[in-house]
Amino acid sequence: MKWINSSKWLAAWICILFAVASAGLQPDTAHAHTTGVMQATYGTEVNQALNGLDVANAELSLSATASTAITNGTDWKDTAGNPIQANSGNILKVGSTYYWYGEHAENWKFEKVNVYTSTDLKNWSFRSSILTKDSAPELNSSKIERPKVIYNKTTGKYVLWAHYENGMDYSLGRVAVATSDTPDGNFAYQGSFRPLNYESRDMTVFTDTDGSGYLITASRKNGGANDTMAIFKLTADYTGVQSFVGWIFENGYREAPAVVKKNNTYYLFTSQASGWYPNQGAYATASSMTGSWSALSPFGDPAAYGSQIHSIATITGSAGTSYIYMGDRWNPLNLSDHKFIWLPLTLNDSNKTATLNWYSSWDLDAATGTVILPSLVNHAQGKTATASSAASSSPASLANDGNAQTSWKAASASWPAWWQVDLGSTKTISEVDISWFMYKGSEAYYKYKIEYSTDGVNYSTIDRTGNTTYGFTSDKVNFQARYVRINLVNAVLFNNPNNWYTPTVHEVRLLGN
Ligand SMILES: [Ca+2]
Repeated sequence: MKWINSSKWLAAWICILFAVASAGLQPDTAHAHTTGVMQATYGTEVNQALNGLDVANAELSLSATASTAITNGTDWKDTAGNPIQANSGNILKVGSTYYWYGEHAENWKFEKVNVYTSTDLKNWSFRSSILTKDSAPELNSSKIERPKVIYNKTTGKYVLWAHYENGMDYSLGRVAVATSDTPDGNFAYQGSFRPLNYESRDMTVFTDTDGSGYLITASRKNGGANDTMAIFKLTADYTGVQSFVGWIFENGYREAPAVVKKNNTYYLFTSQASGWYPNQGAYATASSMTGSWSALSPFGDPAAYGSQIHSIATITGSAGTSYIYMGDRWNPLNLSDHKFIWLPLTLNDSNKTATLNWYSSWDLDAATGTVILPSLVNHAQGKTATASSAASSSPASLANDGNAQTSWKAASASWPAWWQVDLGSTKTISEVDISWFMYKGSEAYYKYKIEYSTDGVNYSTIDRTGNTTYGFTSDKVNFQARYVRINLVNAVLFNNPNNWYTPTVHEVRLLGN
């Protein structure tokens, strides 16, 4: 918004109106509740506009405030009030400081790999751009995706790995490597290549406790791009690939790999490959990076809560260790509309399972390494549910059974349809989370209404027919009701002119105190 500096009266006022309107109207994401992040977001824009106008008695007293929570789906700003540009990267701890690396793209082309620093993981200061499109000629028009920085204890070097493509398409299938003596210095570009001549697209690197480094990447085994993942062992200095370890998820078309180790178990998380649409994430476990790996198990809901995993941060403090699921929420309708999704990830040692639940806002104590969850209750779970119709094996009760993998499905593909729950008594509801059915290749967003009533006769309506978010919606609300009805007005399919879906909902969560 540089044009504000020219102090054009009308333009500046339009900016104010836009900023205020943006702050007040959040019908799609419905994340308009006040948080530190949101105050910083809109406060800066409004204040810039007001400064340009030199308005003395502004009643808008929004100002940048320290973030006291991790609030998902909102626009995250750094401590200077600028948008955090760091998608699909990772977090590395150096001393007592966390370094958050990520990519900044413009018009689908590489601009920079940025690094931000923090000690509390909630307030991030921009530190530097460690690699830019000017760092090497072949970066000038390129794609650099999923950058990951690891540290080599032997050489004392920080090593950046990323997926490299030309600026036009995804035909090269290479990795790129750069190195630095410091975590935030200019990284010296080492070039791009195919690891041992295998194709490599979505990738990550992982450093094991014994010092071994690994590249895990979406590769090609049987003919299709991304058909099978491959694991490679890195050279001792982490700047190259030493050997091919093995294939995994053959013909599984998985991407977005992320690895974390807890005690003696390795967890490898991936997404399906469905362009920029969200999909069901899944993970496998092993007792060694060389395998063998278990079968895939799903985590989260069928849209990974509207995100794609890129990394898992391990946060160790005085009281223990916590794990942060770091995901990107891409908007396939507008790629510049990117959001960060960070959620606490639970890794269960005894049965080697991973659990990912949704929290619109949660807190983390970096000093103790502990997660602080909101004290909200899902009033819908297990309560009596009914629907306009139900397929024989998909009763209404499967949309509030606490399991995002099961679903209520209507008896036929006729729209609209409705699903309703009786909470048993009047409850105060502050958030409505819905995990919607999607079909890969014909993804859809849903036009819907939230209807609520205290007596089951007179209903009020929250109109969400303007929704364009795929897979998972989270609406901030504030009402009292015993009966809550989700009216499925229509589904809008991307790769299809018609809506052939049968109305289906995986899970409805009605949160309140
Ligand atoms: Ca369910």
